Amino acid sequence: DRTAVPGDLDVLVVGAGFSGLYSVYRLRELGFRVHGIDAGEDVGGVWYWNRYPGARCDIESVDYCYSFSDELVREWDWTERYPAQPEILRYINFVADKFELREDFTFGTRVDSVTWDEEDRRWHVTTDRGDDITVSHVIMATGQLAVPQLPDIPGIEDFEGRTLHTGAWPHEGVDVTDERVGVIGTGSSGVQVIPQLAKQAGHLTVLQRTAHFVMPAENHPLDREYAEDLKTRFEEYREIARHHPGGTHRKFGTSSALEVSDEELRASFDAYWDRGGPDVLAAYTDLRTDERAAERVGELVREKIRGIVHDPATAERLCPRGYPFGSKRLVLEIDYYTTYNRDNVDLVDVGADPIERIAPNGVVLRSGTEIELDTLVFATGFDALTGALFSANITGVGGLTLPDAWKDGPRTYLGVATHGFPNLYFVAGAGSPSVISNVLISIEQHVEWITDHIAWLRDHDLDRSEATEEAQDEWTHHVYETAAPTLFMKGNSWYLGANVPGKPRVFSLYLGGVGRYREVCDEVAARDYAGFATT
Ligand code: NA7
Repeated sequence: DRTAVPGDLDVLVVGAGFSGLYSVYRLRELGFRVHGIDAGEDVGGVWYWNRYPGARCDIESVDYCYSFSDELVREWDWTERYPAQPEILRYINFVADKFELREDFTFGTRVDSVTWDEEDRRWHVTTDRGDDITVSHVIMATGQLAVPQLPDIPGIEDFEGRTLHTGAWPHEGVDVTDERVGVIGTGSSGVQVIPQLAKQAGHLTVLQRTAHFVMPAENHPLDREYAEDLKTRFEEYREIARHHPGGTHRKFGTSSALEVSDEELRASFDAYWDRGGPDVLAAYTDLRTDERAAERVGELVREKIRGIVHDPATAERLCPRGYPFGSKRLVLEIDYYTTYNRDNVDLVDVGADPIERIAPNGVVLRSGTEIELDTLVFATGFDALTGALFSANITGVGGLTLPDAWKDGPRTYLGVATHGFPNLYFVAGAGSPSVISNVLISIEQHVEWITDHIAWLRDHDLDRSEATEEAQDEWTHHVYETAAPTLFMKGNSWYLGANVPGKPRVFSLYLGGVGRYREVCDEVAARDYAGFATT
């Protein structure tokens, strides 16, 4: 049975992932009448939907968790270095149970429209289940990777076999035993799902357009002694991450990758490779800004691939080329490259010979090659950052819609709010460090800041808060200017909206670092929320 949305609310939270759950928890603590809505039938957000085999976080478990409750830290034990989706979902459920959060959520309900009423100074929110909600503040805790993106290939709907998207995987699981399976997409999701499907399928064809740079995860069970020791000093450990550029404990090198000898570079790279994880990105000062520096490391990745993959032609196809190392998200792998040594796996370069159409029985390439398939898996990513916000049909002051306001890319003040949309807040999205950092650190910081702001308004008898255009222009300029000299601009990735046809190509995540960003936000709060017009 669906929990009814209460009629009398101060704050509506959209989303029951990490952001939404913490928002509801904190607002309840602050004495607000708050309620949450989620399209899923239960808590979990991105970890509720992404149930494909192999789904795993690329941030370490001891960092990818909440820190707001000491009791929670003490009571929960992570089992692996990089947590798998089922364990993360168990954790989120544990949190929801512990703080009795489910009772303040309505599940299986999608927001249809969010409309500002200037006279009433409140939002009117409608849902696909007929709710009509009037509320002072809305927090969009809708996540950054919530809307699965299908490629623009004709004929998808004609395919007579099974089609799946990694981001909307069936909850009952999928059995592909002995089937002919195709996977389109070799980003993080593809690299994770491919080895798992290969173990079950009769034959697996990987359709790769761009080879991504992939490093070993070197995942392993967490050493209990280490984990227990960390718990005794968790607050101190976390405080370091809160002020670290990436919200982690990654160490930064101090020399240029162009200054070191080949031997030195290789020895250092080998150590990163053997240890696993993405920390090599910080090994040298210029890997994120200088293409020649990035290329030195990129070539070492290619050498590793050639050493693992037996078939030289396949190894060459797996070697990333044409864009700098580190300019797309660095993918972590478990058994990925070795999967190509299996007899039942083929790699097809659809960069060279693009997919022309999907036919009822499989995929047809431009050359005329037909690949017959029983199951076609799209690991083609998401309409990231803005997808979920735009699908909520948000209309602000004077009838301005959010897609219109952001037609050239997201414009925010501190990532938290946008001009023309008073009392509306975004958690860990565009304009903030978001998914370019340990997003759990960013979520906690955002939720605390936003809920403090709402409490401050209440305590000052104010009922309307809107980012000023000037503050927003300045911040947006700062965000874009910070990204401009980095190699991210050359990655053609979802960070730039490159995977969604027609999406403006802007890098809208804030690269100034989590620590610096926190300082800016704290300073704004200390100056009575300068840059917000509050009345
Ligand atoms: P990504 O990283 O956006 O990867 C999508 C993949 O799909 C990528 O390899 C794309 O190739 C490929 N793709 C997209 N459209 C096509 C077409 N038309 N033909 C062939 N291949 C295509 O999504 P993920 O789900 O893997 O990961 C998203 C984030 O989730 C990840 O970064 C982590 O933060 C968690 P392309 O590179 O564009 O050539």
